[in-house]
Amino acid sequence: MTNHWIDIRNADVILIMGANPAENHPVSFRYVLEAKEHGAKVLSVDPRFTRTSSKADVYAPLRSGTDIAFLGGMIKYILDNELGHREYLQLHTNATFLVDPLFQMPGELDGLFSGYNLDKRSYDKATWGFQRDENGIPKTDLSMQDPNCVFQLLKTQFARYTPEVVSDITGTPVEKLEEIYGIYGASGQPGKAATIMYAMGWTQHTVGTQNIRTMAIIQLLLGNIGVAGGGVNALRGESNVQGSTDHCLLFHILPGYLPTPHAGLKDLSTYIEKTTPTTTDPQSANWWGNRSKYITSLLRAHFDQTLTAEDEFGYQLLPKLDEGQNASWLMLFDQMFREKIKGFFAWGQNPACSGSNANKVREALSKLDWMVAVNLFDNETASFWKGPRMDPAKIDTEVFFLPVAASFEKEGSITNSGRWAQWRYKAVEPFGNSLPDSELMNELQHRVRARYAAQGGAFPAPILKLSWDYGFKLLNGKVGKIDVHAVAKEINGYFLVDKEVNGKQFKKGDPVPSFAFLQNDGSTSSGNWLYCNSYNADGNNMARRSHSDPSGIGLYPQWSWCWPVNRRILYNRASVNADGIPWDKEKPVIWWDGGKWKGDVPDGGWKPLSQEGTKKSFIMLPDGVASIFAAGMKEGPFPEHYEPLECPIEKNPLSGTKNNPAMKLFYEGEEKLPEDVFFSCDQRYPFVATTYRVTEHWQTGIMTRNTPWLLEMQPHLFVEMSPELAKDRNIAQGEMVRVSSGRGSVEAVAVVTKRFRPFKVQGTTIHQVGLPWCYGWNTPNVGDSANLLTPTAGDANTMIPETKAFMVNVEKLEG
Ligand SMILES: Nc1nc2c(c(=O)[nH]1)N[C@H]1C(S)=C(S)[C@@H](COP(=O)(O)OP(=O)(O)OC[C@H]3O[C@@H](n4cnc5c(=O)[nH]c(N)nc54)[C@H](O)[C@@H]3O)O[C@H]1N2
Ligand SMILES: Nc1nc2c(c(=O)[nH]1)N[C@H]1C(S)=C(S)[C@@H](COP(=O)(O)OP(=O)(O)OC[C@H]3O[C@@H](n4cnc5c(=O)[nH]c(N)nc54)[C@H](O)[C@@H]3O)O[C@H]1N2
Ligand SMILES: [Mo]
Repeated sequence: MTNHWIDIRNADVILIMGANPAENHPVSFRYVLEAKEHGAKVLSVDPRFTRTSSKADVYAPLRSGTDIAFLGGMIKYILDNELGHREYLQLHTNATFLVDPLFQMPGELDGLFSGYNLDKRSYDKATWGFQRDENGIPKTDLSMQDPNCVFQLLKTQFARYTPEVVSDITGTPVEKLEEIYGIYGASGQPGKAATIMYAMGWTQHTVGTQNIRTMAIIQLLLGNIGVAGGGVNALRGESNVQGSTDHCLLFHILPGYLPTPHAGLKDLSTYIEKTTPTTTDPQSANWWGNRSKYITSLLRAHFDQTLTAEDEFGYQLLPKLDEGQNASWLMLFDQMFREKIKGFFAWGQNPACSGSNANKVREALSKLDWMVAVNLFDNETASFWKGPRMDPAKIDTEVFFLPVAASFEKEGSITNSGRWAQWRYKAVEPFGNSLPDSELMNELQHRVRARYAAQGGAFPAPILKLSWDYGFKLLNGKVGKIDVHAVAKEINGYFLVDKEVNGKQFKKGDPVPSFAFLQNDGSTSSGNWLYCNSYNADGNNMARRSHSDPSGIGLYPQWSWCWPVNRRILYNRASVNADGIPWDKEKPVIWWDGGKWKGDVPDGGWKPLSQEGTKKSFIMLPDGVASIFAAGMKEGPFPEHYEPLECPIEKNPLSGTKNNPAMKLFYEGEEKLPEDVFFSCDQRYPFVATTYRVTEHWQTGIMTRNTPWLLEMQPHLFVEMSPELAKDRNIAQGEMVRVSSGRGSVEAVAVVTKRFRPFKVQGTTIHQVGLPWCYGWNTPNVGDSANLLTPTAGDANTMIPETKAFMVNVEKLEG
């Protein structure tokens, strides 16, 4: 979230699209309802009518996988009706920037941008740059009239997205499109704010990242980023999914969003040189220019502090990716299937049910030499060898199960969607033999280290030089009990020598006050620069619990702690004009008062933009302004509608390019496996399908299927379908049906409901169905995972599987 949960109550319009918070984020919904009580309009756009839709002022259906078309139409509407916030665009975005005249767009190139290479399925981005002056600073046209300026190019790109074309793709009636566009577009007035709440309905697509980009463009056009009640707000999933991403759950980033080194970055200085963005613009803060301080401080936290600059502080001990290597979810299980991965820790997960194309995942597990399942309960992954289609006699995988303590049996922090890191205490002792995850890791670390110490091995240094100072040590060198405060303090970081920084004197062992004090000479450590400030001389800021709200807009600055440096609303310098006066005088986030900023922690403390010696408002980007034109994306600097990999229509009405041309097929360079089949416009699989959650179950259901009263409320896999489809297939309410795709099938109870309506798309009727994915064979008589149906196709930028739009058949089960 750029903003945070409580801030939703400040919105004048709330668009909920690609999420169902009434069911999946119920606590957030109180802020939606609070806003509504104050007169806010709530809009729900979802292929089916949900509990969220039932509270909305306007509901619009759309066919799964067509959100870019829907939102592209909104961009056109905003531009045609001049609803954009002109001054904001000129001041805070690249709308005024002039693009290379050789740049071409899908309207000219039949769905492609300039530079496409079919063999590589990727773009050469040579023409996706800005025209620059002799100092290397982008040229601009403040009037935004130049045909090559971003604003005019945006107009041209989305002129093609007329309501009729959009409706023909999405199946949304034209009147509904215009009603939603009108209400949302009205938030472009200064002083009005609209927010977007999205989650998996947007991300789990081959165009997932561009879905969100399209909305980011809308929010910038309307001046909705940085203000109270605005922003682009991802409703994160698990309670700590934000924290786990910040601390590098993903393969391509180290803690604090530093890129994972790859083989080509052969030493620390090359890493720093190649990954640090530069700018010649004196008005750009270019905050990532601090990369060297953050990576060096990370290495100091990670490894033995006797390592020196000559040892590159241990840079060579970090794991490195091969150049171009992709180690995301689909890829890992593909490699496992191909027997290239021999061992696997299934730590706090259940991929046999949560992974797309779960039959393939389950088979991949059977090819492992060993697997360790770390969990509260047995699940379909730990016991995969007992599951359907498995013959235990033929499976050699050795499986270990480590019982683990549940969240309330251990202390630590979780970081919520609003970036608030909140400290939690232990309520009860762990049950039976189970240990907290940290103690299991401690044990594992100790034993692996002891083995390397005794036996050497191929490359012992990364293990032997790992620092592990998380508590008192026993005689055998093992940390007796992990002190989670020591972990949190290491994440914040320490001074490693006596030193003066920014005019302040620090002693060796002092915590670093905030990331502005981190150094690149090895004199500071920090396990995650973004969290530097979370646990400092003031104590554990994550444990703060003050209810004071001097802002009056719900920032609660002394409740817990939020990254970065307790800034509650990101990009908040865009909430003011060039003189530092808020666009919204009733709900100001920051304001310039008597020579200093007041309100939230400003996004960079420089003076207002009209004054000398200032820096622009989007400090993380080298150009200093927000990107309406974003060359960093894989499939184009502007979004374009492409169909899901499996889709029901022959031709993309907008162009001859049907699917995302930069979509990453994870088997690239290797033969496609027979398990990875896709069917579009195939009469065997005529219906669009999607998957979703129910309030009563949590994820694959391991915690909730083991809770009898929750299972009683949602006892069996079901498939929702319209009365029209049910009639067509002679299916009655409550009957058992088989739902099948090219990859597998499940048996489900038919729920015949008007929540799904047939779509009119390109003159034909298209049906959509939907299933929850919270079941599995390990609980008797509940049905199996909906992921037996889903495809192994991924988003071009993130590789998240396309589990929200694919093709199936539905048949009545005879007998
Ligand atoms: N009770 C409960 N709460 C949960 C979870 C849970 O399992 N149970 N899981 C948590 C986790 S990890 C996450 S990530 C979040 C996910 O939160 P959500 O994203 O809200 O979860 P979903 O129900 O998967 O999907 C949301 C909606 O997207 C719709 N949808 C499907 N396809 C499309 C499409 O193409 N476009 C649009 N606009 N909408 C589409 C679905 O109909 C569904 O209503 O929930 C969290 N909260
Ligand atoms: N078709 C389809 N598939 C999806 C999605 C979808 O919308 N549609 N959503 C995707 C999303 S957003 C997500 S987040 C994934 C989730 O995918 P997974 O993470 O694989 O699924 P979970 O059921 O959340 O598994 C979490 C496991 O952790 C265990 N656990 C609970 N607490 C602890 C703990 O403290 N320590 C340890 N070690 N274990 C613990 C639980 O018992 C459970 O077995 O699924 C994805 N799969
Ligand atoms: Mo999630």
